[in-house]
Formats: sequence, structure tokens, C-alpha cells
Amino acid sequence: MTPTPTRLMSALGCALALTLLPGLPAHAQNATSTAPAKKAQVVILATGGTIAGAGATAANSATYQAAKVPVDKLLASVPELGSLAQVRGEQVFQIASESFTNEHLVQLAKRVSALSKQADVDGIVITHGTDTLEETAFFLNLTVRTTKPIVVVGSMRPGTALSADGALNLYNAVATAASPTAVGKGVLVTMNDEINTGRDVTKAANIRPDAFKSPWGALGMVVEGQTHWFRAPAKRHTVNSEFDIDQIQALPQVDIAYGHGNASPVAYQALAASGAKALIHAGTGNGSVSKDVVPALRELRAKGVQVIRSSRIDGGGFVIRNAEQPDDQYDWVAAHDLNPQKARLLAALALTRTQDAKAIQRFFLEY
Ligand code: DAS
Repeated sequence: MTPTPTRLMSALGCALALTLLPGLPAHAQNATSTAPAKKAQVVILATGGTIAGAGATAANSATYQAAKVPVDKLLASVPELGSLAQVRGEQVFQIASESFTNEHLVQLAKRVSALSKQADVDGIVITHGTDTLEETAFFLNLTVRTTKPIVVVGSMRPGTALSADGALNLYNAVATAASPTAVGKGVLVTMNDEINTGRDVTKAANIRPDAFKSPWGALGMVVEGQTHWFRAPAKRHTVNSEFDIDQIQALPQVDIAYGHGNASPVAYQALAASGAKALIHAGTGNGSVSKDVVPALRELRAKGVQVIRSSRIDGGGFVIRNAEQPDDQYDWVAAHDLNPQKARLLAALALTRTQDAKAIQRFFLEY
């Protein structure tokens, strides 16, 4: 096979990386300036979603059934993956991601952790619905102790639609998972040509291909199978995390209640009564709490329920401690820049290690 410029570049790139980045994965270590680089071995774990969806006609870009196409058909629909890596697929679930549960998250994370320990795995891609993709990516970022690339990917249109985005998103995800440059960067999300960190990225639109945004910016881009990086993650993740999915069997119940005008404490009280060990307040503005809700939250805190102030404003900054509510006095936690759905996961993991609000606050500042 005549080496194409890309293949030469990737062989040279690997050779260059070999001198610059010791401890590279096997497929990169064997690369020399003459021998073609050994292809990375990438496992694709399929969970469902729109990327496995199907619509009645090509014009159905927004009305379709998610979680229909099995992983072998998904991989067969993008034969170009074979030029990037040795790819094999596993069907872990076949569900729309709005139906993900804590049990799904724990089971998936344990499978990812087990695969990451295998010598014949250099990178892992998870195909996933977009609705809760950011939650799964964040959870894996917190709990899977590996430097190997883990990339979560979805699509905003089913593969049957005109201008479907799934095939290129999947191609970009495999290119990233196979790239030595992605080693040690934590869990990544490749959507719409961008590479975002699983910690920051959020779904910011409901039916557009450019739906995924990070408040603090993307890490880079994937263009024609090549990764281009412009920043690195700033918070603790994967091998630098205190959480280890191999030591976790279940997550404590943590629920979210939305702040709004004319607010009442009923939702918070009902969630606590149903067993919530922590409540995430998706507050207005800087995570503010209505004066009609504060007494109930203080009462629940006194009974041992953790209170964590996040904000319904997505991506505009971060919740500051002791602003309009005296968190020190109330023994509450500020969620920093994490949105409510991500705060729920970090709070649940924190509760597997401590019941102390000050210790929980440290987790929110460092992860
Ligand atoms: N229902 C959505 C989900 O599974 C479809 C999608 O966007 O992937 O998240």
C-alpha cells in the first residue's frame, strides 16, 4: 500500500512523539521513521442514542427512533474507521440516554475500567445518546483510573437523515482515541469537529449539530483524522482522581430541584423524604435561594441532608460561596462552575467518601 501523506505524517508524527513523549502506548512505541506505525487497538462500546437512531425518511432529522442500530451495523456504516485503528465493538446497552440510571453509569464505568487495563486496548470510544452524554463523560472522568484515551460520542441527527453527523463524529472519536496526543487528557467528547473535556462540556441546544459547548472553551479539534490541541484540562481527573469505580458498587441518591419565581419548599422536602442524601439546588443567578425555601433547606441540613447550590444559568461563570446565602453559617456547599446535572454526580461520589460539607466543598473546587 503506497503510504499516503497522512499515513507518512502519522508515522513520522508517532516517531517524533516517541522522542518527545516517553511512556507512549504500544502502538506508538513501535513507530520508527521507516516502519509503518502499528495501528492502535480501539474498542467501541455502544449504548444507544441518536447515533444508533433511524428515521422514517431522509428528511426526518429531528423525528426518529433512538437506539435502533446495533454496534456491528454502526461500525460497518463507517468503513473508514479501519484506516485509523484496529476497531472492535461491544453492545453494552441499547437505550435512549434520557433513560440512563445510576446503575447504567456504574456498569458502563466498570466495563471501561476493565478494558483500560487490557494490553490489547489502546483507546476506548463510547457511543451514547446526547441527552445525558455530558453526565456519563463527567462520571467516567472522575472514576476511571487510566491515562488511555476515553472518548464519548453521539450525534444530533440519525444516520438515515440528510447531513447526518454521526459518521464523522464517530470517525473523529476513533481518530482521537487512537492518537497518542490524547493520552492523559482525561475523558473527551468529540462532537461537530471539536474535542471537549467531559468535565466542562454540556448539551446547549436541542436539535442542532453544534449543540455541545464548554463554558471555558474546547480543548481542540479533529480535522481529517488529525487532532489539534489548544488547551489542556485544569481540574483533577482519571489517574489523579480520589474516586475509583473499581471500589464503588452503587451511588447514593442525590436529586435536583429547580429554583424559580414563586418557589416553594415542597419539592426539596419530598425529595428528601424519598431518600435523597443530598439536594442540588438549580438556583437562579448565583445559585440564590428564595427566602420561602431557605428555612426548609436549613431544616433538612440539620437532619443530615447535604445542600449544594448550583445555578440554572448554564456556563456563565461559577457559584460563589457566601454571596447572598451564608454558606459557612448554613453549612451548605457551593457547586463552583458545575451545572446541576454534573453537581449531582460529584455529590454522589463525594458521599461515598465523606458526610462532611467542608470536605465535599473541597471536591467541588478540585474536580
Ligand atoms: N433521546 C436522545 C438520547 O438518547 C437522542 C440523542 O440525542 O442521542 O440522548
